[in-house]
Amino acid sequence: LGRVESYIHAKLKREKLHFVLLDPDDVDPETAGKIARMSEEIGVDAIMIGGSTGAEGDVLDGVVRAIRESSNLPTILFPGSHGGISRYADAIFFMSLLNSTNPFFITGSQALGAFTVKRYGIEPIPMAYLIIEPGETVGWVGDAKPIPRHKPKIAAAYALAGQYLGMRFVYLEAGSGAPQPVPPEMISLVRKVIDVPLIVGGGIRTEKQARAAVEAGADIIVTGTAIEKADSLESAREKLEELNRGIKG
Ligand code: 1GP
Repeated sequence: LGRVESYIHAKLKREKLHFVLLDPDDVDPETAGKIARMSEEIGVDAIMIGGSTGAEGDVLDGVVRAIRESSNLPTILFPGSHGGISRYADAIFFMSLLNSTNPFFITGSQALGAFTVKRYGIEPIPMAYLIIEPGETVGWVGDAKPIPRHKPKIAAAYALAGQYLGMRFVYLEAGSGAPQPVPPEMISLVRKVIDVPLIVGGGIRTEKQARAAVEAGADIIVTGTAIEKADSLESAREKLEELNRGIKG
């Protein structure tokens, strides 16, 4: 295993993890750097960088570099396509949107990006990515057939298929800014069925929601909007602390 993946596994032996997602289309490099530094001080475990629209090229590179300059947390790309690769990141979730109806998001974009990942020496971390209703922007852009919220068994079947295909993480995604996070019943069934670490994100805005996801069996919680949309850095800090409490207990 690579350096970042080993770090994640070592930490998971002791605690549940909190990854903060920054979308370069929504935050400027300076703010991203400040949020990354705060995140490290508070005890967040990694910074994910990516988004469905506009998180590419110089805009992406600028944000990744600012994060690296301001914190020692691992930087993990969370790409919407092969456009979401930056040479400055430590690792990339090399992900397949398993419930897309469009092969581009299952294997096509991955093939287009593979040589770039190799050339830049970015650590690839294979991950099964599943969109749960409502799916928000990523569901629409990714041509997903979102898994119904009341059908945990479908999510579990896809998650197990992902594991059997060799993916080392499973991500249940309600979509950034979703009005409700992934239902706890779905998280717990998926957790029961798979052996690899389970990542959950989308619509987690409060300590209570973060704790409910962890108690249901999530290993890693991703939060983005709640922190990005805070009206000041001070309130972003409070929100980070609140969410971190929910996750770490
Ligand atoms: C989105 O799961 C992540 O890809 C985080 O979602 O922005 O709603 O926290 P939020």
